[in-house]
Amino acid sequence: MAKLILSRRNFLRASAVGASGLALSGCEQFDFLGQRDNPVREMLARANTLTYHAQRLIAADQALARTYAETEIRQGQRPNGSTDPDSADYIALRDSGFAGYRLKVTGLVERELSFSLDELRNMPAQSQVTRHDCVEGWSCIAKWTGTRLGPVLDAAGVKPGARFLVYHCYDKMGGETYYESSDLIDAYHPQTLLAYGLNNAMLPVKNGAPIRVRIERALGYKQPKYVHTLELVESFARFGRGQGGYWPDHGYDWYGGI
Ligand SMILES: Nc1nc2c(c(=O)[nH]1)N[C@H]1C(S)=C(S)[C@@H](COP(=O)(O)O)O[C@H]1N2
Ligand SMILES: [Mo]
Repeated sequence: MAKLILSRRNFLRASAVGASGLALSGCEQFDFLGQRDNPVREMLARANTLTYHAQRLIAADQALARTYAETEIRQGQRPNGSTDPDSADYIALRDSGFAGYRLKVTGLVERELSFSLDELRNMPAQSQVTRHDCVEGWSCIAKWTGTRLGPVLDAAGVKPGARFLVYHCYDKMGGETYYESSDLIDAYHPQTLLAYGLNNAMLPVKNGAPIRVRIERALGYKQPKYVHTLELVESFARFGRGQGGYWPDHGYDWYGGI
């Protein structure tokens, strides 16, 4: 097994170096892929010859966020930011019990897809109890239930030029639409969910109904609520103010890792 991992690493190193012309100083650097601002992580995320199969191998290597027992849930998930979007299209959906909701997958994909809530709920479900950390200085342990994002992207077929996933939301903050983005390593992370359940109940409006994304190794503002579209892109420069998310546009770190 060690030999197999080494050969995968050599393969990754070869493709990353081939793509960028940068030299890596050694395989041991892959042990630090989870660290923010790590140049190897950054380069791997950007190396556009890296196949998506290889991306998933990296994701499988990546550390998991800590999980908790359900008995450690002390309170409901504290709502923060938008808690009741007031756009006409969201209100219409909400008032129909989200019957007409579709999650769209667009951008650099082989085929554009859209999923109803029932379709998402019928995909393999996963639950995890994790801690949400908001930069405002509070945390909540909560149980999230949903389906993994990775297989949804696979269904659409991610094109080789895609480097980031942009998460488009229904709500606005001070006139600017909320959005977020991640690299594909985080998108394919085994704990990254399209969540429709919270603490054994349906995800309520205040916490992002009908679908919010959980990227468990990132801060609270990287957990977009009210998501309607997943857009695969080569660059997020054309969205918002170009920094990859509503809060990054307002000065927060793009990666926002914990
Ligand atoms: N669409 C959208 N997503 C969002 C926000 C928001 O205002 N709008 N706020 C973010 C912030 S700062 C936090 S801490 C969490 C809050 O999630 P919660 O309301 O479920 O606790 O959502 C994040 N995702
Ligand atoms: Mo937050």
